[in-house]
This record gives sequence, C-alpha cells and structure tokens, in this order.
Amino acid sequence: MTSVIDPKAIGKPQRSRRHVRTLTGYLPETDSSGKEKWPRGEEKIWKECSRHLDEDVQSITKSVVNHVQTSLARQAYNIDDLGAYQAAALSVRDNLLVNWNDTQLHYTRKAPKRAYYLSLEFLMGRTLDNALLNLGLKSQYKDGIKELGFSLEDILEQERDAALGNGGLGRLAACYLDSSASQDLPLWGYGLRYKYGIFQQLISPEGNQLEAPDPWLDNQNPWELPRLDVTYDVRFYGHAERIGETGRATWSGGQEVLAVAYDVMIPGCGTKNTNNLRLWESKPKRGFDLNSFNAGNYEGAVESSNSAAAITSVLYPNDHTTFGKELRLKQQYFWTAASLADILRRFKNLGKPISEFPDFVAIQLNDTHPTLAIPELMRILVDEEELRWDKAWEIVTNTFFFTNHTVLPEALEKWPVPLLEHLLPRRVPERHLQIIYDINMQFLQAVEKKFPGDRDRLARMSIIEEGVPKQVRMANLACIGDRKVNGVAELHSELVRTTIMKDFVEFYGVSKFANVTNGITPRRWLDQCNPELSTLISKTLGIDKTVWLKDLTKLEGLLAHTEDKKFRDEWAAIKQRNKERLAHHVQTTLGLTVNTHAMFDVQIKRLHEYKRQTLNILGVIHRYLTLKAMTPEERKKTNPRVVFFAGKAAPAYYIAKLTIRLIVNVARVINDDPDTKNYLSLYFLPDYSVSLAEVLIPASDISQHISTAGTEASGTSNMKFCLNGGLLLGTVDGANIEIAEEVGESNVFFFGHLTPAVEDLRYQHLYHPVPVEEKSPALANVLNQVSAGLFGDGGVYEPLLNTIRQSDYYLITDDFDSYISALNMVDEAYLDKDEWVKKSIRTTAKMGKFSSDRAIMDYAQEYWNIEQTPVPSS
Ligand code: 26V
Repeated sequence: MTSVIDPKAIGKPQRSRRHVRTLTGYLPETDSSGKEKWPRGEEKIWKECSRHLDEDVQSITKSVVNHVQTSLARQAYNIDDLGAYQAAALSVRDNLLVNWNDTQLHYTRKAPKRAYYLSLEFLMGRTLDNALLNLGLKSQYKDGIKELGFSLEDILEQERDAALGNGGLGRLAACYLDSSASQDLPLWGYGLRYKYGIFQQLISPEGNQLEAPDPWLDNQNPWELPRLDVTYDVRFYGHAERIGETGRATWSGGQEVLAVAYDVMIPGCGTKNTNNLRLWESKPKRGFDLNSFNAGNYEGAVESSNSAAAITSVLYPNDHTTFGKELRLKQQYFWTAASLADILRRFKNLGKPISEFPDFVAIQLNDTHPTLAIPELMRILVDEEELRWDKAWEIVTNTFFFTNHTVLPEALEKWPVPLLEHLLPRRVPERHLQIIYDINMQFLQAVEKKFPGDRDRLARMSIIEEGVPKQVRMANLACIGDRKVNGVAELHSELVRTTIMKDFVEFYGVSKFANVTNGITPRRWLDQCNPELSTLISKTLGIDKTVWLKDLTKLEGLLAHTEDKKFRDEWAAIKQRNKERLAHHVQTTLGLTVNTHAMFDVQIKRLHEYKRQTLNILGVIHRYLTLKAMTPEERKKTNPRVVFFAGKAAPAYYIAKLTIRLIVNVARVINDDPDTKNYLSLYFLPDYSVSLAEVLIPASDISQHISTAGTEASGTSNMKFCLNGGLLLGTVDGANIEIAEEVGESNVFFFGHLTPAVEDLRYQHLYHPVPVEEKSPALANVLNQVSAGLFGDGGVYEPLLNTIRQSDYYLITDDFDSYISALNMVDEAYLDKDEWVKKSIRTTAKMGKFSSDRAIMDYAQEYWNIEQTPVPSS
C-alpha cells in the first residue's frame, strides 16, 4: 500500500482561486486606507441582509416552523418529537452559523498563530442542549418549543450521541474543543467522520456482551456542514518514481481516495467565538471502474469504491487486535495527510515564507495515532518545498507537540515494518519509511555521541524495534519529532519521565517532558447535566453562571456556606432528585425499580483489568455474603447500597467480557434475594455513553476509581463526579491524587498499595506466590462461592478467577482487604448525613483546578504560544 498525498493538492486551488480563498476565509479587498472595497456597490444590501442571532421567542418559533416546512418538508399535523428535534436543531444551527462565520473571518483577518488538535477520537455526545446553553438561548427555545406543542426535554432525548471515541481520550478531546472556544483560542480539531461510532452494547440473556453497529448518521445530522468542495486526494498502494536528477518523486498507480471535509461548529460559552472541528470522510476518487463495468464485472466495478469508503467506515475499539490492522494504519495516514494538506493550504494563504510555519502553526498529537504527520510534513518540506533536511527538521520539531495517555506497555502503538513498507515505498529516499529511517539514523548518531558504546541504550531508543518482523515504535518517533511531550496528571507524567521515556529524558534533558493535568468542561459536566445544582450555585455565589462556569475557582465561594443548614438541605434535595431521575431512567429503559433511599455507588468506565471492575464486583459479593450471614435485625442497621456499573469491553477482550457476565449474573441473584434486596442491589446499565454518564454522574453519592496504582494515567470521570458533589473512593493513582490534594484527604476515601510497591508485589506473585487463602481469607471465600456456582455455572468464570489466583498482575489479592475497609469507612461516613453533605459541598467547591479551561490555557501558553483572539460582538 503506497500512500501519498497528491502534491497537486497542496497549496493550490482545486477550483477557482477566489473560491478556495473563500473556503479558508476570503478577505474582501481593501483600499489604501484599509477600507473594504465593494466594487459592485453591493455593500449596503449585504450588510442589511446579514443574519443575526434569533434571540426572541417569536423569531425562534418562526424559524423552527420554517425548517419543519422547508428543510423537512413536513407540516404541523405530521411532525413527531424526532421531527421537532430536527427542526429545532436546524434553527439552532442557523444561529451557530452566524457566530461561526464571524469567528472564521475574524481569525483570517487577524491571522494569529493557530493550534490544531489532531485526534482520532472526538466523543462529543449530544449537541443541541450544549449549543443552547453556550449560546444562552435555552430558555427562549424552551418557551418557543412549548408554544409549538412540544417539550424541549423530550425533543432533546431524540438526539443520538456522536460517539466517535472509546473513552477518556476521546472525551478529553471534546472537552478541549469546548474550552478552546470558550476561552477565545484559535484552535481547530481534526478527526475522522466515522460512519459507525463505537459499537452499541447489548447484553444477552446469559449476561454476555454483544456488539451491534452504531449507525449514528442514519438520521440526518444537523450539526455538520458538508464541505463537498474542500477535498484532497490521498493515494494508497502505487509506485513512487524518482524523476530526473533532482531526486524528487512522483507517484502512479494504486488507489486514489478523496478526503472530503465535514465541519462541526463548536460554540464557546458566553462568547461569540465558535471554533471548528473538521472531520474527514473517505470517498472513491472516481466512482467506479468503467472498464470492469463494461465487461459485465459489476462487483469488480464497485470494489475499489467500496474499499475507499471503508477507510472511514468504522471507529476501532481500543483493543489488542487493532495493532497491525492495515485499515487502521490507512485511517491514520488518510487523516494525517488530509489534515496537514489543509493546514498547509491555510498557512500558504497568509503569504508567509515556509520557514515561518512554526510561528503560525502548532499541532498537538493526541497520543501516537497521528504520528505519521511527522514524516509526512518532512516529505512535504523536502519534496514539495525543496528545503534542506536540517531546515525541514527544525520546522517539524518546532511544530508538533505530543501527549501520552498511557504507560501500559501493551497499549503503546507499534507498526510492523513490512506493513509500513507496503504503505510507503523505500526506493525513493524522500518517502516516509526512508524518512523514518533517516530520522532514526541521525538521532541514533546523536545518542551514540552522547553515550558512546551504549548499545543497549541505542536499541531501546531506536524508532525501529528489532525482531521478526521489525516494528516502528510510534511513541519514540513522536518523542523525537516533537518539541514537547506531556503526560496527563502529575503522577503519570512522572512515570513517563522515569519509565517509558527515561532514556529520552537522559538524552534531551527533563524540560522537554512536562505535565498538563487533564480537565473537564464544567458546561457539560455541571451546567448541562445538573441544571438544578448549577442554579443553586449561581444563587449562592450571587453571580451569573457564565462567570463561575468560565472561572471555576469561583466555586470556592461555596465553602463559606457549608454551615448554612438551608443551603445544605437544598444541596441534598438536589442530589435526591438526581437519584430519582436516574431511577426513572432505569425504570423506563430496563423496567427495574431502584431504591432511591439507598446510597448510590457508581463505577462507569471502559472495562479493563487495570481499572479493576473485578475488585468492585468481588467486593459486592463479599457484602452480599456478609448480609446473608446477618440476622434481620442486624441487617436493618446497615446502610442500604445500590451499585451501578456501566462500560464497554473491547470485543476481543475475553476477560473483560467475562467480568460483565459475572456482574450481570450476580445482579440477578442479589436483586432477587428477599433477605438482602432492601440492603443491596446491583445494576449493569448497558450501552454506556456520554448521555448515560450525564444522568449517572449527578446521581452518585460515591464513585469508584480503583485502578492498580500507577496504571490509570489520569481518569477524568473522577473529576466529573466530584464536580457534582459525589465523593470519591479510589486508589492513590492518576488524577485521584491531585483531587485529594485539592479537596483534602479527609474528603476522599483512599485505599490500596502505592505505585512504588507494585513492581515488588508483582515479583512476589511470580516467584514467591502466597495462596489467596493466606493473603485474604475473605477474598478466598468470595472466589470459592463463585466457583461453586452461587451465580450460575461456576466453571464459566474460572478463567477470570484464575487471573487472580495465579499471577494476579493487577494485585486484587493485595488490595482486597484494604478495599473492604474503605467501603466500610464510606458506610460509616454516610450515616452522618449532615457531615456527608458538607463533604459533598467541599468537594465541589475545590474542583476549580480541574476545569478544561485551565488545561487548555496551559497548552496555549506553555506549549503552543497562541493568544486569545476574541471575536468582537457586532
Ligand atoms: C489502549 C489499549 C489498546 C490496546 C490494549 C490495551 C489498551 C489499554 C488502554 C488503552 C488506552 C490508551 C489511551 C487512553 O485512552 N488513555 C486514557 O486517556 C485519558 C485521557 O487522558 C485518561 O484520563 C485515562 O486515564 C487514560 O487511560
């Protein structure tokens, strides 16, 4: 598979020059005094007809009705909730477009340095509610929709989540987009427009996870603007040939694919600034093969068009089976090539010399997925711009920044050299693989100079891992080709420096390796998902919500009110109503009744052994067995608890899927047991999504973040729960540590071994194993009950139980007893309701640090060197 961007596409208009300039922000010509020139005298009519926001209820209803009748071609008598949602969304989109257009024009005029966030995942969730809140138009739309005979709450439910991501990494990208717009930063996102997002999770009668496609685009998507005229050619498979003496290259043959842009508007909160997320769709360059068609070979005729469209057909779940998959590599190249060409074209419109590229462009690589952008930019600079290697390398290493999101060795991306070779031919020196080899050679020479004769070090630091086959280590390439590398929480960044990047720190010095602790947008994760709490906060602080939503440290003002009984009662009443809202959701979706007077205990995240959902479910079983052994009187003294789980397992991850099966079957037994069901119940909510998180998070009293120490890079749902006044039960890991630093250790429940102990404990398990019976009799009892079939066929769970009984890589046996003690401490604390509510208020009050506004400003100032560029209000 040879893949190269067609050089013709770079820096050159695909249609008329003026047209292309329009796409990237056409500027009207100005006269010598700087006044705009309107050669045909059209200024007056353009200015008069310019659209402004529809802000009054009457204009809003008018525009919704207009969309029903024109865009949807329907009428009042045949419009349902879905139709009403679509018409309302289109009308909001009209409003967004006014700001989006002004923003893009303003950025073009001011020509500030811009940042680009390249992420294979953007887990956006729903848009309508968020857009209404950010535009400040929610109450007007609520009234307008009501006048038309609909309820805004009901129509909001009609929207499908845009689930173009797996979990934390993708949601982080979405939060950062929201913050960049809210902070007036000139930032664009670049990603892929997958036809199918993350799979829909179904649970079979036996409790197995089944995967179904997520055809989220089946209904028209009102939030995207197809830019059918913004396209780039990307070529796969083919031959690269040198031409003449210059050593430059041309390509021929292979598969030509078109990258088509779809723009998604990203409104900021309390500002006109509306940024852009550009998603690429793959399309066949030339319909179908006419020769085959004429020869009667219809299947052959459409084959290549099908395979072109396949590139952006589906999001890969993060899964061991992803690595080495040719289609995934094609996705990565297709996306980085199209994005870079687009960025370059926008830069070229500035008319600046190419040497100034890093003064106008910063590119953030979200994990290693876009790392091919490094050799691709080298190729463009050397081949197309005819720069010398050193000059090109200087530009590259001043343009890119790289965020690492995991230190788990099995999650670090590597690509087999033969696969890349197939993708990128070697014969021409300027091509990617050769570029990678050249980068590597120069780098290793420098390492050799600094550490002469240290062959092991060279082998560890090489971009190429020896073996059969050889592999390209993307993290090494990303580190070498970037200006800065960052981790996503203090502990994680320290682990990056001392483990996976240790050699690189010794080579480059520590200043290249920094930390930006993750953040979350308080717009979605408080104002939108917990509107009553948002209102109470504004009332209590006595300030407009946009003020504290954009400066989250203002929440500290709540601390002065913890002793106010009335305030505490209101705070607790809101939590209670959020629990009832969740119970209602469970009732309507699963037909199950939830006890809303119990403590709500929630763990929601991707299923993975390192996140230890297993520890949680074994703890639930332990609690069940303890309750069973009690007399009815004793049980009455206990604290009723409802445990919620949600999360998807990668389709090929057998152990994670078995954990789901165990949870579902434990739930069946426990929820049906008349002795215990008033004191303990358990729910696995299928098909976890952003929208489900928005209902679960505000309802939680306690949430669990219980990864083996040193394995969870940051976690971001921990921040979301705490922002909504839920307390945290966790290990000393990721951002849990910084949350505890902020809210005070007395307000969190920590347990378990610390990171420095983990390696020794793993060593012990391997070489000096202690039977579970000795280490934790309580855990041994739980495992035996599962084996014995208390929750159905015990044999089914043996592979899962054996991961614990044998090497126990994630240290369940070591942490089990301290976990149970922590759960008991939570129970005890909950008995003192007043103190619990105070803890809850203190927790919310101290979450200012975790706003994604803080994180994005950190990137903007310390990394990208971009400036706030507010769009003036007209
Ligand atoms: C990927 C894979 C792929 C292969 C098999 C095992 C495996 C395990 C984990 C991953 C995830 C890698 C990247 C990722 O999503 N990291 C998450 O990024 C979040 C945002 O920074 C952070 O909060 C989470 O702690 C981190 O796990």
